[in-house]
Amino acid sequence: MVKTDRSKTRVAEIEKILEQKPGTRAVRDEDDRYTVVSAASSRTFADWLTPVAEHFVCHRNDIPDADREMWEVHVTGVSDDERLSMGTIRETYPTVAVAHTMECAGNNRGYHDPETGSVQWGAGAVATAVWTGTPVRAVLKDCGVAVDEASDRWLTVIGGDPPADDKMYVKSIPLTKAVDDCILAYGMNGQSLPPEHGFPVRLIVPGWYGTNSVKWVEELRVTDTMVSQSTFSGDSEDRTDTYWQHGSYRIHPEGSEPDIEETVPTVDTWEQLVGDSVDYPYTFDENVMSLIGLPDGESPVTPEQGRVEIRGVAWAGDDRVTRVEISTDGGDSWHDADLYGPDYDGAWRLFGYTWESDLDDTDADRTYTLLSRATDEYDRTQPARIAVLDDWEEIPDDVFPWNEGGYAANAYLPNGIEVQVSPGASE
Ligand SMILES: Nc1nc2c(c(=O)[nH]1)N[C@H]1C(S)=C(S)[C@@H](COP(=O)(O)O)O[C@H]1N2
Ligand SMILES: [Mo]
Repeated sequence: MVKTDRSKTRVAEIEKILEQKPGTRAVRDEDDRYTVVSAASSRTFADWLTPVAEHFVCHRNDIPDADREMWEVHVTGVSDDERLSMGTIRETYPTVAVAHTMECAGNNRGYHDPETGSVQWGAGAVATAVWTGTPVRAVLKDCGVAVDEASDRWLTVIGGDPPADDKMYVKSIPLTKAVDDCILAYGMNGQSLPPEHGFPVRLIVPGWYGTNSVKWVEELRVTDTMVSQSTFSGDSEDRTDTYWQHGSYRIHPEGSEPDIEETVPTVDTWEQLVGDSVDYPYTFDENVMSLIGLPDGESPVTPEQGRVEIRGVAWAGDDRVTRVEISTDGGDSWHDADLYGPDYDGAWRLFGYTWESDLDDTDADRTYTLLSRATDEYDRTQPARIAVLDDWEEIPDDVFPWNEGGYAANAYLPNGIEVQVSPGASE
């Protein structure tokens, strides 16, 4: 019965979000447990800044009914516990802005074959916004945290969304990342933070998978390890506050249950995956990825003087994108694209490529498959496809391992754009 009520709230919530965000569309999981909307069109990926109206939304609990005047962020695990009002957060500390490409760890999940559980979206769960707020560093320093001796410690962040199934939304990030570039955001693209994006205040973890950017932040707790059952000592035994950190959002084969680790030797998701430092990676920083935004594949294109402009975005979490290549023949040949536009850590870059089409030789429509693939500063290139692997010890270069949660996939073939090219009127 409770479930029926919850999914009714879900439906109403999604409907309201769709009304306010005409650039998105609903995507549901099998139990209708999540409120999610993804970008409606791949044209979103032809622009650097994603309007709020096109920015995807993802969370599983109901949106808390927050009152900005009453909301407090508790800072604990420090010498001077604090309760900060929104007024204090906004006025006492410096105001900064960060650009962040928010990518759901489950982006591209819909391309897993066989199908995984949960929300089956394609590549529409990624967006770039400019977030305004207060540096986490300033707040923690004020609360007595030795911010320059942060290594080996963690910041555990607790969401104020009412938990379903006793699973509070709790995530831990290394304290070094928290004091480096994370912010407590209360503005998005120059507007007040909308309720579905975390009003009145959320964490932004630049360049890391969306799951780390806790919305509706209620508590910041400085801890010695990632969240564990003992982080909440005093709370009842059967709480499952570790689930979103350690159970979910881990990259693992079917049927395995990842251990609760205290810490990880590297927060680079790709390095965790291909190295042997941790059995089943946590989804921290985003893997190298790219998407074509134009042509969008929805309508035919006509070359102008034999040329078609291809445009898109490429990102690599908190690493740099160094190269983007384009194929117009389904992957047989590749050509370097130009990287241009804003260049901020944690946000995507624009790329462009002028395709000299061979259409002058024909007067019939032809269909082409356009692909993009990006490479990061460590020379890691997007793999071609997602495939089930028997042996995770040796991951082939062109494969991203199918994993039970459908996380962190960055293969380029599933994101190919089929475009119909019509010859222009002869000049
Ligand atoms: N409190 C809370 N924060 C949350 C979530 C949640 O369920 N509860 N979902 C996370 C996930 S999985 C993603 S992808 C991002 C999405 O942020 P957005 O909805 O602003 O795009 O929020 C993250 N923050
Ligand atoms: Mo997500």
